[in-house]
Amino acid sequence: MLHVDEQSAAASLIALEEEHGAHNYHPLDVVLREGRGAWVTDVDGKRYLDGLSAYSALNQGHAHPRIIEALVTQAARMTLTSRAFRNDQLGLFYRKLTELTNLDVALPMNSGAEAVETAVKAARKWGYLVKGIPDGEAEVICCTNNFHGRTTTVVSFSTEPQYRGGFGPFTPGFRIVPYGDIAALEAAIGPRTCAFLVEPIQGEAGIIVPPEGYLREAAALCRANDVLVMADEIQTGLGRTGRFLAVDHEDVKPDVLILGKALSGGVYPVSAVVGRRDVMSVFRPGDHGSTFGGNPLACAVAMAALDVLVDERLAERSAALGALAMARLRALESPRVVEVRGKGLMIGIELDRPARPFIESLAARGLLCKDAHETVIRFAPPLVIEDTDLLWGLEQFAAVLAAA
Ligand code: IF1
Repeated sequence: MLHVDEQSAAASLIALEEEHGAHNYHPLDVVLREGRGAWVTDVDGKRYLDGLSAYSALNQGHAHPRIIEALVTQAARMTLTSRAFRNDQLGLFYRKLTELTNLDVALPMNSGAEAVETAVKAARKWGYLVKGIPDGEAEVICCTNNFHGRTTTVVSFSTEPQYRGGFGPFTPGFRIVPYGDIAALEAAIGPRTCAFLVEPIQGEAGIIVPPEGYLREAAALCRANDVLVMADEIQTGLGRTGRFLAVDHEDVKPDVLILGKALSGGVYPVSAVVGRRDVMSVFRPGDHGSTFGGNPLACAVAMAALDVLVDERLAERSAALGALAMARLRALESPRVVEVRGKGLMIGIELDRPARPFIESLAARGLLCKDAHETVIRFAPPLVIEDTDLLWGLEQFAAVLAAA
């Protein structure tokens, strides 16, 4: 057995991961131990600004006191009932979530991928029961370069070879159209189309913002053809892009909204599908579920996480700080930078070369970011970040780009 005091703590903990963990990730070699707000500390005591926020799960910042308080209080009282019984938190969570999203009915799950699966099942069953699509023939339209999770059905409609390679056979019933292309969507819609599944901004693809008006036109097209609009806001939702939901930028009301990540402020896995009553009503007892979905601990944490977003006006904060960050980054005019894009504090900096060495230099300077699609640095700090900390982070980009 390895003892953590034989080598540096970090090195021995990394060795343990390498020896006993599946190698399905290639993380930066920082071993984090503590987090508060926008800052994290590693096992050697070095502090870093968090420029990733666990892919937007930590919009409310690390260890937000109100969310931790809700967690601790509820954990001491009751954690899990299963859905065989009711609990005293679930109804309150449903009310808060449906009020905030202006939708009718919610279904709680745990991970994002599970919520996407739930949405696909809802859309298919709605297609058969309500739209009258012949049984077994429903189609869901998805976009090129989408990212909706890692389950076998969800990777069935991925266009990224690595996410599918070796994992077939795949689930049929999905059609792919180029992201941002209204004419292609129109051409793909047919009598068997039950839903259009879309990310309002694509995260994994490299922070791809579709042409202005795309979501609005896509929604109108879907409405005209009795096709459900299913917005995957697992990453873009809950304040990240400068509005409560990213669809709010175009005043689109999805029929089905998929949430995860920041729904718990990064404290506990909580996801949900929220939708129109006639769509969500297709589920009958026994059709779908999850042992942990809707458990009282999850509900208490999620309610606190939503309250923090509203009370601290984090969407407005994201809009203001995002505009400032984007302007500063664009003003750098580095020959290495091809484009700076995004909305709110969901920012992608596309370079003319692989981003990984830049990510490593930023980490050495105390700013943790992650590359996307090889050449893009994604910058998405917690929305609670202090102005001065944001400015400090932007200086690190300037320094690293100037040195390149
Ligand atoms: C990982 C990417 C981001 C998502 C959207 C569903 C899910 C995600 C729009 C699934 C998850 C994550 C998962 C994380 C990396 C990450 C990611 F680069 F892979 F694409 F954020 F950009 N829909 N996104 O972004 O949610 O099941 O993971 O809870 O390590 O895979 P999940």
